[in-house]
Amino acid sequence: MKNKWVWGLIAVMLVTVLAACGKSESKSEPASASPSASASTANSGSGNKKLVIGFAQIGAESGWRDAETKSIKDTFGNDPAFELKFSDAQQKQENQIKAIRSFITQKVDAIGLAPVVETGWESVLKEAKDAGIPVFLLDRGISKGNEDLYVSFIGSDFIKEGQNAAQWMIDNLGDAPTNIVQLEGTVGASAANDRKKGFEDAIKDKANFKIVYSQTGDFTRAKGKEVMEAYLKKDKNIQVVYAHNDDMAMGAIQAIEEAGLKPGTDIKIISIDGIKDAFQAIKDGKSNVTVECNPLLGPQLKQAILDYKAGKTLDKWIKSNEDVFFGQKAIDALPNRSY
Ligand code: GZL
Repeated sequence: MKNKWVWGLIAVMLVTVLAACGKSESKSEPASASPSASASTANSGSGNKKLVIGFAQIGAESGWRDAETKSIKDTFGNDPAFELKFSDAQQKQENQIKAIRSFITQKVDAIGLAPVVETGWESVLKEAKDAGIPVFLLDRGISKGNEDLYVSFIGSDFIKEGQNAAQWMIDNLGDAPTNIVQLEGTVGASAANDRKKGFEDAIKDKANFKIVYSQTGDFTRAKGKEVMEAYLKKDKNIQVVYAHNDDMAMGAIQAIEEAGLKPGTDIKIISIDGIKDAFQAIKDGKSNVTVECNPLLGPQLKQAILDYKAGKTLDKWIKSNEDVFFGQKAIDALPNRSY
């Protein structure tokens, strides 16, 4: 009888020890955790080494940003040859820098970065370069003179987007006296700086177009509404709102309606991104034009990484193809918009 007890005890101890060993191998570490040395060569089980990609995203400030995040997660998440480590910086550069340092420690195979602002990247990108990890910029750039710190910038021509926004106004409002409120994107962001430059350069010789107020709405709906509300309390003699993204324009539309004015008629609405809500607003007569800025950059990022790993030379700027939507063209396109 005693023997049975002893054997039973040994069996229980054996099962417990084996179960404990099995658990430590299946533990998966989040991007920001301190890594194990082998993290960068995750095995796809078929013997081939996965490419481990670290992506430092800005946050979730707009519909555009959400569409870009979905594109990245879908692209890498559905490909067994890749493992994606994704971090959301909640709009803070220091969180993006921390994430990049974590990716370097984990010895990832490549780093993707959507830089929230243009400046302050030199030292952390030099650390990535010294670690032999290629960096790809997505959708926003960094200040000039740092081209050696990244392989390619994959994104739009923001100056052209600003010019396209102004061109609609020039083509449709002619030489009528026009007071403009400009809702700017995040302070210091390349998308904001260049959309401002493109728009203002395009109208600098047109005396009838006057920017009477320019203020950041930080690319968010809430802030765009807040800034517009405050301005309308001071002055309703505004003919155009130019918003650096559709989300701020949607916020401004709400503020204009609440002030008893008709957006799209009393005050023309011009914005950039091409999210579905902007197309719907044009259909509803509440907005006038949206300049497309492609957020579906996941496939281009994946291709750039594969090309780089295959030893190909990549363009320093991989441009997105984009269009301008207004009137019937915007209404016809609405059903097919994917974000
Ligand atoms: C543009 C991107 C901008 C979008 C905004 O490439 O960086 O940031 O226009 C987003 O909607 O917040």
